[in-house]
Amino acid sequence: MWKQENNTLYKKFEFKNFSEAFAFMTRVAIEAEKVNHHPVWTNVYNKVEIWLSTHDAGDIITSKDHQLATQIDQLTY
Ligand code: H2B
Repeated sequence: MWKQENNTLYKKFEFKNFSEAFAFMTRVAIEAEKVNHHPVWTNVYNKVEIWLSTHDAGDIITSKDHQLATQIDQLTY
């Protein structure tokens, strides 16, 4: 589940290993570029944490963040 945290949508993803985590990040990066909406994220080995907010709107959550969150959830295969 995405949580609302400090004006961001936040979710932590866990994978089998680094390779799976980074492959997921690559898919997210391609989607982010496509919709011109980019995450703040961290990766440590098999974990990826993502915070979504809209910087152009003053760092608040907008429909773009909800849309990207839905897209990201579809990339966790
Ligand atoms: N990503 C996010 N998360 N929020 C934005 O407001 C945003 C972005 N704006 N990616 C885009 C790029 C904008 O800065 C460029 C100039 O289109």
